[in-house]
Amino acid sequence: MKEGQFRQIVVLTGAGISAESGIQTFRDQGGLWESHRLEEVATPEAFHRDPALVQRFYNARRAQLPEVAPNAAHLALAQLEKAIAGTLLITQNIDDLHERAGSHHLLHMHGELAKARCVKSGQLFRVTEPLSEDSLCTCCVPAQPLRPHVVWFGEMPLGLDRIFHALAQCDLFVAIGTSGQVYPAAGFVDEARSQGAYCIEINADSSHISHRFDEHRRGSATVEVPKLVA
Ligand code: BJW
Repeated sequence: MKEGQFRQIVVLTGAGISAESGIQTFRDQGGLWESHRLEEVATPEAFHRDPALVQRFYNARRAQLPEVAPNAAHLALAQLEKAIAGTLLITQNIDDLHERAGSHHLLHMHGELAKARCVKSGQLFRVTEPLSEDSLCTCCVPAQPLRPHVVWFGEMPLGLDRIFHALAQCDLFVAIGTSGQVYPAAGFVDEARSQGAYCIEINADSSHISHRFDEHRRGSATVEVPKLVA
């Protein structure tokens, strides 16, 4: 990227950026939705029906976090934020690899694995041990169940006001490793483009929304993201 070429950048990341760190994507071959029916683990109805199953699903994914490390793509995005102050990184991922790589201007629009939330007050708690259906908050009397702090289908993603404000201001929008099948994130490219931003997609393959981008960089995130940021 030439110096001074772009001043306000919005980057959207999806599961593909963490794939090379060893975290499964959702919809690729061997992805999470091959071994789990999403209606059984990633909806509010699933949590209501079988909280123990849903807690086990997220406990297993949470337990993987200490075993994985940020990769070259996460690190390159942390460098981009240092070089261009007007960069906002929006991730759909619930892992913590962006923050561990050093990104600060970061928004987890689908929540965070490392946190749990009181079902009544919404207060957040850092998770230090596996959650069960008996895990309770310390903010309410009587104490209320804790749920994973993640955004399931049918729930409102987090930080949308800030996201749409940033999309309206940006001159570059970059989507990395997302299949473009889940809204509203899949619509961010249209929003940015309608405001005149240049839009780049980085993906190992073509996505459901590839045709909406100005430029495509086909390849793995660990190769293509450092190249873009250099
Ligand atoms: C690589 C790579 C490498 C691999 N290098 N690349 C019609 C229109 C609009 C909305 C809807 C609609 N019908 C239904 C809806 C609503 C629904 C929705 O979108 N459903 C679709 C299935 C159609 N959306 C919602 O319910 C959302 N809420 C909502 O809409 O609220 C109302 C609202 C209205 C208006 C405005 C705003 C809001 C909530 C969605 C919540 C999604 N939750 C999940 C689970 C989170 C917790 C968890 O992790 O368990 O989020 S589902 C799952 O999918 C997860 C992900 O963040 C999300 C996106 O997946 P992602 O990241 O794209 O991963 P993959 O696996 O799909 O793709 C990986 C990509 O990487 C591939 O393209 C590979 O090629 C690539 N790749 N390796 C580069 N090394």
